[in-house]
Amino acid sequence: MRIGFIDSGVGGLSILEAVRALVPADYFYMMDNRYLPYGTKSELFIRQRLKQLTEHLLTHQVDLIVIACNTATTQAVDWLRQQFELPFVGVVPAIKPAALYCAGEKMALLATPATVKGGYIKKLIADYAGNSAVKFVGSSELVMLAEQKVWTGADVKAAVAQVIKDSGLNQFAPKAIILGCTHFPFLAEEIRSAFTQAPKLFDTAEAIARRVQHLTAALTPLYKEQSQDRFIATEELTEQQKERVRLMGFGQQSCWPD
Ligand code: DGN
Repeated sequence: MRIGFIDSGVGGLSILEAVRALVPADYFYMMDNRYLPYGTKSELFIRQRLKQLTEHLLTHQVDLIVIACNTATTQAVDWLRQQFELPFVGVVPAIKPAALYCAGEKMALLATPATVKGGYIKKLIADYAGNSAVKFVGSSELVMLAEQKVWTGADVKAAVAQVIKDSGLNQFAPKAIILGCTHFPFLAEEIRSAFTQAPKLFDTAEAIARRVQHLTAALTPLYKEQSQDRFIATEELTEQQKERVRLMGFGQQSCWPD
């Protein structure tokens, strides 16, 4: 079984970790670092780009693709399903469980600017948020801070606290925060510690893992032999990044286009 992942950066790795723990498969992680971050790109651009990345993953004979990015999911997953036959799994912010937990108290959605602006999210909030007041915060800065932390191990606590403060979230004091961007679980500790009273954080990694498990159980793999997990970047990685990728358990790395 071969499972492809797509994100513009390292965010999708937060989903991959959860899926890997549940589903034995060969993983192909496609990181579109050439166009990081997606949160500032147009819908048309994201759709065309995701189509190209999917075509490339298909040359590796993947059986299923996880669009491990909320921004790309909200803008492109339905469209991609019309263009290709293989199954796509998208990621959707965990609004429903957060609303259940909040039971009418305040909650916040922390995502990219593109995700918080999308009609799709507004609909999910209208359908599932119940009586809770919801504050939307769109931040590409947090995406870049997560990148920095994952690649260099840098201490980004103060920078994250500043973004939270500037967004007005401290004053709003939500009972829960929905992490609506796959990069943000990497900043969970920093986000919690930016509050005097830490809100509960909700992400979707485990729900996605269960969904992938369910779908793959019904698939006949295109490729039966086992291979090593592969990390594909669209912009050359530095030596330090390549070393990190090896430590993450990817036996193969490549750059596309070469
Ligand atoms: N990880 C992406 C998301 O979940 O929206 C954001 C990355 C980006 O390109 N902005």
